[in-house]
Amino acid sequence: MHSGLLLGLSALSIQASAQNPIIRNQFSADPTARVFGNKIYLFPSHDILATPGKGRVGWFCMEDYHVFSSSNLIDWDDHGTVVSQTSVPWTDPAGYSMWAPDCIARKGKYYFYFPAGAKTGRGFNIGVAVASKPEGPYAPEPAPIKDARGIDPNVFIDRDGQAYLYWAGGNFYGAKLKENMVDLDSKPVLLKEFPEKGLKEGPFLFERNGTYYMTYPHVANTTERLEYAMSKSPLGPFKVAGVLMDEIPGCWTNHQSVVQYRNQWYLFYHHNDYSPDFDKARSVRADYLTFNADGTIQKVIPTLRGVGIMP
Ligand code: FUB
Repeated sequence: MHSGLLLGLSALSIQASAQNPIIRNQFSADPTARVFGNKIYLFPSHDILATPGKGRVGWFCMEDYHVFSSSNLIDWDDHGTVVSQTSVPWTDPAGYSMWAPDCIARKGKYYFYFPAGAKTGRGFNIGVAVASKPEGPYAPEPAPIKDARGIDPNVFIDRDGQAYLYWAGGNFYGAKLKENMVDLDSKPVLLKEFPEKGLKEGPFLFERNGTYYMTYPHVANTTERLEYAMSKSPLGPFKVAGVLMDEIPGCWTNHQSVVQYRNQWYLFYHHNDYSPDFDKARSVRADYLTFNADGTIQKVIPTLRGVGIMP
């Protein structure tokens, strides 16, 4: 066969078999994947490029959130902007700091949690927007959640119906949420069994077979790698159990969620595939995640192949 044709065909087959990154129409990061009904929904951050007068050049620049959905993990529909810094009454409309979000369903409503800088004061608050469909429209609450100051909110509903909110602010914090899903029902607890040295953020908790897994990015060496800890209770004590994904050279951050869909577990995370020279313009990826018989998790090797449910 002609060598040029051979080259062309092999390039085509690499392209056809590569599923990562999964979002290709914009930069996307900090993915929370959730199963609602028979679809998987993705709630990522949305990186854009700062320009003079719009955000801080060379830093994260994020003004809104899009929601995506898929039923085969290959084709993703973009449902458009659901919350933006100009649509929330309390956020700084020129803050460009809409960092990692989460979303959860309760009694037919969808609660979208996001961190952002407020119009006044410093640092991050955590807000909620509520919808009756996962793809919105979402109505933002008029004020941020009282006593929850930090980034990277994560929400979890236990089998007994109790909801919990987690977030990062140097350390990890957790608190019970009231039935209304917008007010804390207990004082925030410092989750103290995590590494003291090196930045940690992005807490994401899930439960499997009575074990609570807290996953998180942590800078143990040079850049963030994904680690996890295990517990028998949602607010700990946790025991650090290992590394979920090693550092991926080229991007200082990583950020994860873990979800089971049609009897298969997946890790969603990000890398700067479409912006190799600037690691604050990231793209979401997904790879398979496997448990060992003792409940520990096998390290996930990041791939460009990714995942996909083929007929
Ligand atoms: O996307 C902005 C921040 O970078 C997130 O909140 C962190 O988890 C890190 O991914």
